[in-house]
Amino acid sequence: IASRAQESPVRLNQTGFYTAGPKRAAVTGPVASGLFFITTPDGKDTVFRSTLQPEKSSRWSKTIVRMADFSALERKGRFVLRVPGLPPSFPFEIGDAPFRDLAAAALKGYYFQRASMPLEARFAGKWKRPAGHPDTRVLVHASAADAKRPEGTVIASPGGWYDAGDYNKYIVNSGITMYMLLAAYEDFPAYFDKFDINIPESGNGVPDILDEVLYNLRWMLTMQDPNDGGVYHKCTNADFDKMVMPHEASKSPRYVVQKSLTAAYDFAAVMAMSARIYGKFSKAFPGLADSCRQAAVRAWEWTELHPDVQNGYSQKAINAWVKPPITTGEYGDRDASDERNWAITELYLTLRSGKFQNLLSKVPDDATLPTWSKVGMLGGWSRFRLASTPALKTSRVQLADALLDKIGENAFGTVMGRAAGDFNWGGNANAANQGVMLVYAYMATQNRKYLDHALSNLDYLLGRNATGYCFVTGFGGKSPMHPHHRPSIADGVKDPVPGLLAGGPNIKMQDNCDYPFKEIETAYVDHDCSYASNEIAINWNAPLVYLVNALEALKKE
Ligand code: G3I
Ligand code: 9MR
Repeated sequence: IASRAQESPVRLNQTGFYTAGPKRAAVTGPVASGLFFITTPDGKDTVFRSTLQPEKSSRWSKTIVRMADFSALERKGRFVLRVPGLPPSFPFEIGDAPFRDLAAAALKGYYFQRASMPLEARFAGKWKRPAGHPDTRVLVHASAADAKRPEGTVIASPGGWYDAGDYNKYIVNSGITMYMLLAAYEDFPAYFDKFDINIPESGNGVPDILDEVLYNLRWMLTMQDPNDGGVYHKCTNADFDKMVMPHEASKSPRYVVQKSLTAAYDFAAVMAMSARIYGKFSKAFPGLADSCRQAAVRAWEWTELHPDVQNGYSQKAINAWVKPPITTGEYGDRDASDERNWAITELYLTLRSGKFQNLLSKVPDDATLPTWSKVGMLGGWSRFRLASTPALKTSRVQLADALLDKIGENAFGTVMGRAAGDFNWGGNANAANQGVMLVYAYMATQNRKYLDHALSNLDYLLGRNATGYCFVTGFGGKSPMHPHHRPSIADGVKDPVPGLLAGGPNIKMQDNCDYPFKEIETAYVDHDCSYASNEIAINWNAPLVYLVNALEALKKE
């Protein structure tokens, strides 16, 4: 209670700011005077003073905000922001690499999600744990035409990352996740060459980011039926596990459940990308790139034979005949056209064949913010990276400018919160993905404005928001302590597994937990019951990894 009373209404990036970058804080609630000060944490040394900007009411809650701009302060060190009469802000750093630790931790978050292997103390520290879910004997729930692998066939599908707070593995959600990590590498290879996150494979001559991605890639390969190239939608329990450690999870059967069109397209896209990226590491991984290329083409060929599969996956349809019913994550998606377009793009960029060039000529430049079910823009980013045209550059800029068009209306000065719809299930990933869109606009123009606004969304995620939370576990003065993440809750360690991004405010509150605040931008609760606002997920961490590492990589230029 004491600490609650002490909590500062100053909302800012609780990690830090670039020495030469923008530095803004949001002061919420009433203030006695319009002044603010930046001091050393002990309060003895005042290094900056200025006045707060005029009051604004937030559009998505009753929060009143006055912004404090201290961008002109270019002194390295550890500071707090003080407003007379209010408790000081959390301490923050001003420096040349304020997000280096975060950049490493967010990527290391994937190591902590690894299924089927023990996490050893020398890599996992106090979050070490035994292996869970070996997945060496998994039952097939077959599709109608699967003569060679009928219902009940036993296959092995070990490894990969747990999707989120649950212990299942879903191809569709791996699709966008793998893209963001591979794209980060493909955009910034030199930066990642020297980026060590202390995983078992570190030091093997391959960038750690590619070693980590490979752990999930090898699992994805097991999800393809070698008989016809089709790809199972997910590897899962029938029901979600209880809040227990992986090795204590129920030993009831695991299933791979039905091939789906969205899974096949996402798989084809990831495999095509992997073929070109791992092709440069053929000494370390002989044959891998060829396997990926072949897997991509075979998955594509399967889609040509099954274009009639309307829905990506329908759990309702499957449960009409499957026993026991499957109740885990659906990742259902009635529109596979964006997945198809993305697959075409990656297949073309890797194979450079006439067939895919033809198909690509009909692929639109998709303007929809990426989510697990909307992946068209991923292809746009790849084309911009590997086959850029003036039109592709222009559209990066137009998309970014559209994100900025109402920036003045957002009391917190972040791009996140441009529309109420930004705050949905996993909305924090929207903030990160908007940041990535802005990074691409920067790469198209070299105009710092776009990077500064990308930073505004990192500021959002790390504390400049209406909840006052820094949403990444283990970072900042106030971050999630009780994420809906089974290992974090069940391991008996007080601190949650670090480097994981919580879903964030979600006005639909589908979990029926007790939310202390229920407005659009405050509907968040740091309780492990809250899977709709406080779960973590591989597809939410991925744009964070891209954004933070891109900022760290680009700042040197
Ligand atoms: O379909 C409507 C759309 O028409 C509308 O415009 C939009 C407005 O917010 O809502 C859309 O539906 C939402 C849907 O996500 C698509 O984004 C649903 O309300 C929302 O309930 C649904 O949430 C998904 C959730 O699973 C429940 O299915 C999340 O996106 C998805 O990230 C989440 O994924 C889960 C896995 O199933 C299991 N593993 C954990 C993972 C993270 O929570
Ligand atoms: O733990 C599950 C989480 O990973 C999912 O995102 C969420 C929505 O599908 O469901 C969670 O499981 C809950 C289930 O849906 C309902 N009963 C309580 C479960 C939480 O322990």
